[in-house]
Amino acid sequence: MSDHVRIARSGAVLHLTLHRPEKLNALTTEMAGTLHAALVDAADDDGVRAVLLDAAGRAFCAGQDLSDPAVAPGADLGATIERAYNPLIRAMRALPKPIVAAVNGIAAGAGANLAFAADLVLAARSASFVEAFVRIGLMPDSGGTWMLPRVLGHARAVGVAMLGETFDAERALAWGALWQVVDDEQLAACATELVERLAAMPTRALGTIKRLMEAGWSKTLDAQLDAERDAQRALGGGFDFAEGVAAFSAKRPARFDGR
Ligand code: LHQ
Repeated sequence: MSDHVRIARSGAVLHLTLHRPEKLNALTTEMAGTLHAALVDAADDDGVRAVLLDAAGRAFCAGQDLSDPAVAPGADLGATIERAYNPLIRAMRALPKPIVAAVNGIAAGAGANLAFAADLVLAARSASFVEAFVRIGLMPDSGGTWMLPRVLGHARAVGVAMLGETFDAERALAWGALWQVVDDEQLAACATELVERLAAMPTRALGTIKRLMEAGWSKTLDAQLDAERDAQRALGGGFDFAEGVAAFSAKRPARFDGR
């Protein structure tokens, strides 16, 4: 368990904060492991219905800690990725609950792709992103080569990966990589409001939206229609559907409980 990740619970929200501000929250394998463990626990905890990932200080995350001997030139980088990054990104994408990332400053390398692995990404107006890998002779990892073409489109994904240029939050928003850009001083409040709103929504439906939206990328329309039928059938038997319809009929707000 890393001291550089702060974990807190507020109602149904799990709050994960990267907390190594003096190193721009550069990730150690311990930090990645702590994030992973928290997400694995959250997957099985019915009390957690949404996750907020944010960061302390002036940066969101500067990517892998380059001072770690495990990633020194000549070391087996694949081993670090296999041990730390791949499990983390897989856990984020597999979590059947929404993850909000609040990007407060620079998000570089694996730090950028960590943000893009969230479901809804909020960024402060002064935040920025850089697929910094190529600057040190590497290529995007942490799901970047899979996520970036889908999020940004092929041409932009290749551009940001090959050129390694910093792009700001407004550009990321225009390119479709973000949900919202907000004034810097509003970031924490907006992220909290959004994640609390998600935590009060029909959690199984949100988890199913996440799973099917992603599954659809590698399926035919025919197969996806079948998947939608099966998913809707499962949701139709749940409490939240009954509650949603009852609330609609009674003209009152629904009180979803995630079942
Ligand atoms: C850092 C870091 C950092 C350590 C800032 N490490 N200390 C996964 C696994 C296996 C193999 C390799 O790859 C990966 C995934 C990756 O993420 S690879 C990409 C790694 N990240 C980068 O290449 C980005 C490196 N950082 C930067 O380019 C700059 O720091 C940025 C552009 C993020 C910010 O620049 P500045 O605002 O000018 O800040 P700074 O450079 O002065 O940094 C402040 C401090 O943070 C400084 O420490 P110091 O003790 O001198 O004050 C930096 O050394 C430290 N820091 N990034 N990744």
